[in-house]
Amino acid sequence: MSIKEVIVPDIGNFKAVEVIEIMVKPGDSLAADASIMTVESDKAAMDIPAPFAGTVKEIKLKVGDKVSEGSLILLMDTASADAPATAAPVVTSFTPPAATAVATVPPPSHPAPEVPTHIPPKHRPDPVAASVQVCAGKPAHASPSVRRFARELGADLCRIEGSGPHGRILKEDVQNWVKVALARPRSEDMGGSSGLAIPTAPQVDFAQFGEIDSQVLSRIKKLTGVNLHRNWVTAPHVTQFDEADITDLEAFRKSMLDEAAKRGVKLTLLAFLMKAVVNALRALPQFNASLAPDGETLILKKYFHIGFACDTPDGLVVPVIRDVNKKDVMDIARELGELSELARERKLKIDAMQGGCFTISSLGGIGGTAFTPIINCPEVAILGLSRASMKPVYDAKSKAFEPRLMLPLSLSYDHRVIDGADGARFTSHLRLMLSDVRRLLL
Ligand code: CAO
Repeated sequence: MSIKEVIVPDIGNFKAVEVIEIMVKPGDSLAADASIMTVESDKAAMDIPAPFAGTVKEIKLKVGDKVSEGSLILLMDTASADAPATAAPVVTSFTPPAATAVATVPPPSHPAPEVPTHIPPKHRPDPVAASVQVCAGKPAHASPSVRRFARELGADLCRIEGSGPHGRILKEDVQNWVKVALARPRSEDMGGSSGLAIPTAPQVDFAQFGEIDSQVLSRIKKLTGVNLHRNWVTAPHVTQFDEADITDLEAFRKSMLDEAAKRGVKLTLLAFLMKAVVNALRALPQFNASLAPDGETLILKKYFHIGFACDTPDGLVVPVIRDVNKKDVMDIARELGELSELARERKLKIDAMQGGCFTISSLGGIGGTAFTPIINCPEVAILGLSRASMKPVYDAKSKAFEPRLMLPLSLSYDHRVIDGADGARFTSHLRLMLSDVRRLLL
């Protein structure tokens, strides 16, 4: 047995703050960084994390006690403990002195909570967690851990009655509220709330059904996941499907392969698609645009930087080719090759992934007939390419079916900006461009 004292760490300028919740009891096994208690000043509530892993032996204070840096919290047996963690208090909620409105961001008149500057970034409050939560004239009192719990379940603290001291909302209150909300008929929810409360997926112990393995997601996958989710939820997507006849284009590309190879270039279909897309963006400028954050203004771009989704061992990245309108197909093909290589070697610089106007996601080299790509917001559209295949196409002139190489196009667009008719116009324009390679020169 190795008994260690756990004391209140540096909590910035706060002195004699009140203990409002103790989340552990003797005998509990704690991981390093687990929340052990919550303290609250008149400005902020803070979770105090365990500085190391171990088993709680004895708790040396109680709810209502006043503590400062150095106060003894508890004794911990660290005999089987892991390496120490960087213990720092997590400031996660802010209670204003008075309240009159419903607000989820700090109103200008209230200063943000004082966050001790030494707290490592991972412990700094996120903007929502550190916000004022004021509901119809009364602040919603809850400890950071309860706030976090409520957030994970998509529960709105403003709608929950607290049963704790001074009306404080307890974990059980959140659980009961969620139970009632789940049991309520859906129609009850239709009129009142406009909030998008997405319930978290239930936790499933997959090991009970068979052998499993766990893999931590790569940094790129985690970031991409957050962005894709946000884009999917915020932009109302519509996907327009079409097919372009690329028989002649493909014949031309093949005829140029040797010459391109002599110049050290792999002349891919994607390079031609980039040119065709720029042509379509010129014809329909609302596709080369972004919605301003107020959602009321469209920002039209006069430059043509095109991104392409690139599959790498770490996940998806989107390098951007600048000024595609000023480059010829050979230059674009060269740049596509160089940027893909850099992406796969993890050497792509941040500025090579910024400033895109429109993205192309090509799965043509892999397979599939169509898919619904997610818009790379704040862009307003993305073009998906699937595998081209030979199809019988009826020719009205010869009154016969001809074998033609058809390229499937899947255009997802943000319906707040693009009308359905323009979606169809865009793919029709692309079809026209791609069916006659000479048009790409114009
Ligand atoms: N139809 C039929 N064949 C196609 C094709 C298509 N639409 N597109 C490419 N091909 C062929 C190429 O001609 C090439 O054949 P050869 O090896 O015989 O010359 C082969 O498929 C491989 O092409 P490629 O992948 O080397 O080149 P590319 O320019 O088509 O693609 C890149 C480059 C970076 C887009 C691709 O490598 C990639 O990463 N694709 C995945 C993108 C992705 O994950 N998108 C999903 C994002 S979710 O929205």
